[in-house]
Amino acid sequence: MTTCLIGLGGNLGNVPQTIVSALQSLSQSSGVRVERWSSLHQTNPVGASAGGTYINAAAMLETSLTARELLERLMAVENEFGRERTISWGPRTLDLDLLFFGDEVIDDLPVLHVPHSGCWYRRFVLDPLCELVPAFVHPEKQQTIAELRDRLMVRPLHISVLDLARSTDGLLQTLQTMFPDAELQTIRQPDEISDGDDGLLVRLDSGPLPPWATPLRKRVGWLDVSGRMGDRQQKLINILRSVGL
Ligand code: PH2
Ligand code: MG
Ligand code: MG
Repeated sequence: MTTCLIGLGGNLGNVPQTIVSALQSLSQSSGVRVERWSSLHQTNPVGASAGGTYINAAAMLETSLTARELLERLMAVENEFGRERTISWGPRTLDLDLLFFGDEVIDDLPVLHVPHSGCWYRRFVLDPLCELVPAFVHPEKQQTIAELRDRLMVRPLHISVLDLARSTDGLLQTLQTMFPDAELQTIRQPDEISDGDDGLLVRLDSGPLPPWATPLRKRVGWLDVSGRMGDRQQKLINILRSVGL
């Protein structure tokens, strides 16, 4: 048996009802036992086309299924509750994300990556999760759920943007006025990185990293959004909203 954590969310229809019914449906699947679940959190939508306010929650499962099998089961339950996959990151009746599968690290892209890539910095994931397993250690970040959440609660929250293409001037100034609780900074050279800075380090540009920047990938706050949806501004706004700013 493996202990798993899943994230639940939605913003279409009667979401609280859907979440309760989805957990019931999951608990009736063979090889799955729903152990505990969090309270329901009302959260601000993240993403340009995400729609209105979301309800998010988390649940702990015990399963004899493989991660792949569980993922298929989660998708079947999403479909059962009317999930339509038209626009990516669009409004939805039900989203079930596999956040953790024991302490396994599974890189089976593009289908499955565990731990879920967003689970260490999205407040709408961490807040419910923290009710269930504050002391659980993220196997890649080597920090507990409570620590990962706490590091986002610091104000101002330091966010350094790795901007090798030199194209965020102006953009950061605009975002700084939109998000006064953030302290935004551009990084272009090694000496711009301070050792004690444990905020977020966001990589916007794709392409090779210079040798001085490569070790930064080991930092807890390293976040590569180069392949994410949207233009540079939208990518940064999504991050700033995700971390609760
Ligand atoms: N899920 C998304 C996109 N945006 N925003 C909130 N608040 N909660 C979510 O679960 C959520 C979102 C795509 O999975
Ligand atoms: Mg999701
Ligand atoms: Mg999903």
